[in-house]
Amino acid sequence: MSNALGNHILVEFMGCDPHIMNDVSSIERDMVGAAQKAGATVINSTFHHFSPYGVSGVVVIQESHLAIHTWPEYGYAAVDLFTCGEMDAWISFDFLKEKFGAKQYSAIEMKRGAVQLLERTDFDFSSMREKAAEWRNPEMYTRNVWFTDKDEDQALSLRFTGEVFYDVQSPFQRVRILESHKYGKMLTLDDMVMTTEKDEFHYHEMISHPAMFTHPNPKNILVIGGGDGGTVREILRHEGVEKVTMVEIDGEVIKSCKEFLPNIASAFDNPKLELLVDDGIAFIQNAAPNTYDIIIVDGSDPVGPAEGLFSVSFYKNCYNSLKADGILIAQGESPKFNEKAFAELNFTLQGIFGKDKAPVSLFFVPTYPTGMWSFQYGIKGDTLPKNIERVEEIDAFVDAKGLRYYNSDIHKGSFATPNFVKTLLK
Ligand code: SPD
Repeated sequence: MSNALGNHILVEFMGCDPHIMNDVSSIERDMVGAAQKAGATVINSTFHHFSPYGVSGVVVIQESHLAIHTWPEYGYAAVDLFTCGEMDAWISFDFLKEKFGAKQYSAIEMKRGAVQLLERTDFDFSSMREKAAEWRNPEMYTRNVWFTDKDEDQALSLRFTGEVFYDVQSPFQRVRILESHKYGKMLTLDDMVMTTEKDEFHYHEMISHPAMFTHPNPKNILVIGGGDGGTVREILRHEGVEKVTMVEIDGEVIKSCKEFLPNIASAFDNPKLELLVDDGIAFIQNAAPNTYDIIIVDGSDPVGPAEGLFSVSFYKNCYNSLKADGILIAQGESPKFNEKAFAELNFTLQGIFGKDKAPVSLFFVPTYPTGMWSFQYGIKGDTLPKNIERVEEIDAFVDAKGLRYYNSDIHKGSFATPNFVKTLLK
């Protein structure tokens, strides 16, 4: 090393776990970890996930940089370990080999900046030092890591701090609690954002209160899904409610939210709540007819365990379990992100409840792709939610409970349908 400015190890990691190779958060964590393990001082990390797969990133260290480009479909990572000074980059190499589960690997080591070939200029460095001090980031290195919820054509990215509070592969999905800079901690299932600390109230107030104020006297409520607890928290704000049954298929979702999102999961101890960790689709198949005033389907997107929550047979069973004046509300996807799922759900509900009995409520969630989202209704009785007359009662409730999204204007306004949505639903 004495006759060179730097040392560069070019590494080929092969036979790596493809899931790890596509996981931007764990790659960033491991690259930072590899630098720290070798005693480097981390200045900054910037990582990016590509659609549909692949991760690129660089960790800038006081001693130069570590960089990576992955091809998950080949189980391959190209890694550069460029160091100067006393740092031993082979420590980083060993660390990454193990973390990536590489079955084969090769490496070429090169000296960079052969001193005998360079000419040194001696001049006054003091002004350069002063300038450099302005750029120093003494306490913390900066991170630039993005979590992306996407389909093939569109995405919503949130910069996250790199903190991973929970990461468990349940029998149904990957359950994670990550931390975003703008929206606080967030629950993600597989690679989709479900809810965040800072905007969860948009979703949970809108899935609950419009139906609760449309139904004349809701007492017996069924929630299917909703494992983070935000929906039952809102329902239980209504004092007339006698019983809420919640059926969530994945106990890991409940566990992670109780531990890390306690303000959302705040009603799980309420004595009016019966909490079942079970399959909601089987539950409603066996439920007694004419039982519930309101059924809320707070499911995730129509892939994985929530796929059956978009089927005709599921909604027929819901219809049968509702009382004569019952109301169904379902997480209805986005008319701008997944138009097909949005429209098909509405056709299903129109077919079961009646053409004019399947209104759509639109609202905004900044952390979902496109920001425009929907709840879709099935009205078994005669009162349509846009026709409510309980304006003063609603606004008194909103004030008393300190709600932050829902009010009587939003109640009515959310059922107004833009023309492009009308066209989609024809
Ligand atoms: N793409 C997100 C779809 C919404 C899923 N439900 C969120 C659960 C919040 N309780």
